Amino acid sequence: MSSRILVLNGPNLNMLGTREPDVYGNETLADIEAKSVARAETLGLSVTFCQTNTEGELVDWVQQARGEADLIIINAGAYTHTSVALLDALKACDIPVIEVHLSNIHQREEFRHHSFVSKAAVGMICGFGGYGYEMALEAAARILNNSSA
Ligand code: CA2
Repeated sequence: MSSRILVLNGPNLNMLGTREPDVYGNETLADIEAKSVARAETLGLSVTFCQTNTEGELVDWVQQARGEADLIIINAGAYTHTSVALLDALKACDIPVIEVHLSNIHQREEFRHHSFVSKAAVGMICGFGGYGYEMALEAAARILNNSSA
């Protein structure tokens, strides 16, 4: 059976491709999802891709992932820098977590340098735009000991 990867996206990421292309690139979230699904297939992984603008919904999805997913890839958007609730849920879910950001958060405003999500993550990929999601899937395959990685 394929390993199950849950890809969670936080607030405003549904706006990708409409504004700030210099920071976030030209791809829409649907473009990133399509590339992620294709890459996952080559790695023998199955992907569920979700986006919400609501902090509580992200927390709910992390709680529900226990037993339903083998690994979580998360771009929590601005909640990365603010949400202790999300950190608590990620720590409690007992599933490996990989953090992704499109932009290099360390090159940006000071308030984006700190990530609560990082405290629960195996590692973090940032600054590679949508390709970072594919990188995270490759890391996921390796972490889960998938033979095609
Ligand atoms: O670089 C990332 O992936 C971020 O998680 C993106 C978040 C930002 O708050 C984080 O600090 C870093 C924001 C996503 C908002 O994306 C938009 C895209 C187009 C138009 C408006 C917002």
